[in-house]
Amino acid sequence: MDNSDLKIISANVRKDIIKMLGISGSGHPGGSLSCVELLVSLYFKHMNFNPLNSVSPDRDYFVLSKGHVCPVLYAVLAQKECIKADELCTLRKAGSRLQGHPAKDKAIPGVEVSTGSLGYGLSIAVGIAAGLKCAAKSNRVYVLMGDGEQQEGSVWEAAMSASHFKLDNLCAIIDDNGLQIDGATKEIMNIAPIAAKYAAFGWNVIETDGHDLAAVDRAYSLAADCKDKPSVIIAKTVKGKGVSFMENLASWHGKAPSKDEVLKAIEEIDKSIA
Ligand SMILES: Cc1ncc(C[n+]2csc(CCOP(=O)(O)OP(=O)(O)O)c2C)c(N)n1
Ligand SMILES: [Mg+2]
Repeated sequence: MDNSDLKIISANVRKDIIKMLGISGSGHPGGSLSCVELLVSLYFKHMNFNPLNSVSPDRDYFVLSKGHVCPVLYAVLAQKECIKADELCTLRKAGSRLQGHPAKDKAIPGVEVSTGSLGYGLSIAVGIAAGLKCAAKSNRVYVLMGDGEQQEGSVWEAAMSASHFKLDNLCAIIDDNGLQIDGATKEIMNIAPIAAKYAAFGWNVIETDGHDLAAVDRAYSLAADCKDKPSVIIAKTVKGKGVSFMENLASWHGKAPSKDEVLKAIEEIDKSIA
């Protein structure tokens, strides 16, 4: 699959995110839209994930540590045909499998872990990766975190363990959109210099543009080639990417678009691939 195909899939994922949130009337658009290319490249190019056998013992694992952006995961899993398109319309409805944070007990193919409380995904991914190493298996483990999430102390305990145990089967991805729930990360609790911090914790650090599919592709390949160290991809992104009136605004962190805004956003996304 080449980058022009991935660009179209990314646009379809963005449209699904907008439609799902518009129908549900609640959810998190900003941080869902910022990591679309990161997930599309992973699921369509890099991860060993068979939608027809999502619990295969040979699969690679994906942990969505920033669980509030599950609309992007549901939309990508719909593109992989793990979730039917009409089920996406049930986001956040009572009785739906697609709750506002991913829940493992809903048996959605591809949802490996229940998340939502920030700061735990890296620890879970370290556990999975260490277990795979002990079993001498070559599966890889990917975990997506937010930039604001780096403020959680537990992230750094996990980071220390990952390098101590030489977990080169682990790849963390930071969706570095510069914003958290109510403002700029650097003003609320500065996480910089994040690359130097991970390097000091013994990680292989890869910095990339998180929307350039060729650059993201290279970053995942570099991570897979690294031996004896865990890798972190620090991806510079734009919160709300692809919808002009949402871009770079913390106010779109956790707010659903109105009917008119849904139509406007979809028109814009369609134009981006015309
Ligand atoms: C432990 C914990 N504290 C607070 C929250 C509430 N919360 C949800 S999203 C969010 C901001 C996250 O910012 P960031 O990690 O940068 O995510 P993104 O910008 O990608 O949405 C917060 C504070 C939470 N889910 N978990
Ligand atoms: Mg952020």
